[in-house]
Amino acid sequence: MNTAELLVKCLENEGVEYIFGLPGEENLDILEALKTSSIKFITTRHEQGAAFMADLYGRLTGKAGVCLSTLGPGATNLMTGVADANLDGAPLVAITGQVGTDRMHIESHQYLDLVAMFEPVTKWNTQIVRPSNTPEIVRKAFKIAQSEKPGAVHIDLPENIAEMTAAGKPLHKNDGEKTFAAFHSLEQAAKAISQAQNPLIMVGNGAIRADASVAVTEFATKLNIPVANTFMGKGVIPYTHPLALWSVGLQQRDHISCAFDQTDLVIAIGYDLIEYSPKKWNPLGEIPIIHIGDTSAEIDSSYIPVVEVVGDISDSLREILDRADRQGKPDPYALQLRADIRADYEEYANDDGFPIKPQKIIYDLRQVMGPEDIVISDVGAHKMWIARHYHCDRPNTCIISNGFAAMGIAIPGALAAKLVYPQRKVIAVTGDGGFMMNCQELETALRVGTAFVTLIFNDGGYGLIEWKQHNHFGESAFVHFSNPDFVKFAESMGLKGYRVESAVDLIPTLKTALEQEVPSVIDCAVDYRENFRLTQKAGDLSCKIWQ
Ligand SMILES: Cc1ncc(C[n+]2csc(CCOP(=O)(O)OP(=O)(O)O)c2C)c(N)n1
Ligand SMILES: [Mg+2]
Repeated sequence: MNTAELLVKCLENEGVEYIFGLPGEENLDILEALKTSSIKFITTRHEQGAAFMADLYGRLTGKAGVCLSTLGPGATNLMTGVADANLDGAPLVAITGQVGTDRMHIESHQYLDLVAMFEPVTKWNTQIVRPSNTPEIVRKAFKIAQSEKPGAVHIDLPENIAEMTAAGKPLHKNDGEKTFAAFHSLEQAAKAISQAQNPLIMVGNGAIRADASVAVTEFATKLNIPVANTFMGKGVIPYTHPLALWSVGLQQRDHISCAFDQTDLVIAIGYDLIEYSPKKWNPLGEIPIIHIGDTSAEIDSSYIPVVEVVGDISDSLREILDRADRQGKPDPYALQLRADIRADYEEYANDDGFPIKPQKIIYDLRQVMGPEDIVISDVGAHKMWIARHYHCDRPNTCIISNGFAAMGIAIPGALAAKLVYPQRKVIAVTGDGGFMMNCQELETALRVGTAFVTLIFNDGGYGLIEWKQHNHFGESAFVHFSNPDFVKFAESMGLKGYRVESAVDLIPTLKTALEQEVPSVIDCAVDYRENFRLTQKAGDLSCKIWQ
C-alpha cells in the first residue's frame, strides 16, 4: 500500500461517498487509488465547480464534502469554493496534489506553498510529509471540518510522499459528545425573556446545522414570540406559521426593520454575525441580546449579549421554556407586520408585465416547488429577491451563500443537491453573470445524470452592482454585457433550453423543464427597474403601527 491508497482507505472510513475534482499530474496516485474504491469520483470542468459541489454537499448533509485538485493553478482555482464553505459554515475537506518534497526549496514548475495559501481560507490545514501520519491527519481533518462551527480544511499531498509505501489503518471515529448550557445562563435567559415586552427571535444557519427547527418552533409558539430568519436560516420555522416574520438581511430598511426598531430583546438563535451584520439592526448597540448557540458569540460592538447560552440549541430552548413565564396572545405588532410583509409578497402574483418582475418570478417559482424541493441561489440582485420573497417550509430547502457570497455557486451547488436528494426537484436560480462563471458544470451534470433546472434572471448585466451604483452615485458604469443565446447554448450541450416570452409562460415552462430527464436551462428576462422601486419604497417606509 502507498500513501495515496492509505489516504483513500481513510476517506472511505469517514463515509465519503463522492470526491469532486479535476485530475493533474501531481494527484495521479490518488486517482489510481480511487479506481478500486467505493468512493465515486466526479470529474468536473473547473476546480471551482468541484469545491462548490463539496461545499453544498457539506451544507446539506453536515458531512464534509471532499474536493480534489492538482497543485498550482488547480489549487488556486479550487480556493474560491473552499473559502465559500469556510465562511458559510459548511464542512469541506480539500485535497491538493503537490510537487515532491525534493523540489520545494527551489523555484520549480507550478510550485506554490499551498499550506500557506489555504491557511486563511480554512479552519486547519497541513501537508502529509510522513506516510504513517495519514490516518491521524485525515481523522483530524474531518473532526475539525464537521465540528461546530463547521468549515473547510485542507490536506496537501506531495507526489513523492503519495507513492511511498505506507503502513497504518484508519482511526476510529469519535466526534465528541454534545455539550449543554450552564444552569445560570438558562436561568438568566428565562428571566430576561419573562420580563421583555416585545421580544423578537432571530434565527440563523446555526439552528439548521443543529437540527433545532422543531425546538425553535415550539419555543416561539409557546412563548408567543415572533421569529425573523436570516437568509441562511430559511425554513427553521415554517413560513406559514402565524409568528413567522420571514427573512431579514437586506442592506436597506424593509418592513422587518420595524420589528427591530420596536423590540426590547433580541433572542438570537444559531445566528452568526457573518450572515447579517448586527451594525445593520442594532447600530447603536442598545438592543439587549440573548445569544443561544452551540458556540459563544463573536465580538462586535453592536452584539454584546446580556447572556450567552452556549450548548446544544434544542436542549437550551427546552430548558429556557421550562423556566420562562410569558402569558398572552401573539403581539398585535407582529401580526400587523406579518400582514404587511405578506401583502407585499402577494402584490405581483398576477402581474403580466414583461420583462417579468422579480417578485412575480419568485412567486411563480414557489408555486411549482413542493415543501421538500430545493432552490439554490446564486449571488446578485436575484438573490436579494429570493431572500425577500422565497419562503420555506423546511430547513435547507433554499440555499443562499451569505457568508462568502461567491457568484457561480448555484449550478455546481444544484448538482450536489441533486446527488444528495435525487427524488427532489432542484432549481438553480442565477443571474446571467453568475451563470457564465460556472455554466460548464452543466456538462458535468448531464454526464452524472443530475437533471436539475437552471433559471437565469437575464438583465444583460451585473444587476446588483448596477443597483448599488444607482443608490450611491445616481448612475451606473461598467456593468453591462451581452449574452449568448442561452437556449442554443443549452441545446449545443445536449441539454434542454427554454425561453420565457411572457409572464404567463413561466409556470408552464418551469413545469416542463422539471419533467426533463436531462438538465435544462430557462432564459427569463427580468425587469430590474423593480430594484430601484424597492429602494424608493424602503426610503418611504414608516413603521406605521407604532405611530
Ligand atoms: C465571484 C464574485 N465576483 C464578484 C462578486 C461581486 N458581485 C456581487 S453580485 C454581482 C453581480 C451579479 O450579476 P448577475 O450574476 O448577472 O446577477 P444579477 O445581479 O444581475 O441578478 C457581483 C459582480 C461576487 N459576489 N462574487
Ligand atoms: Mg445579471
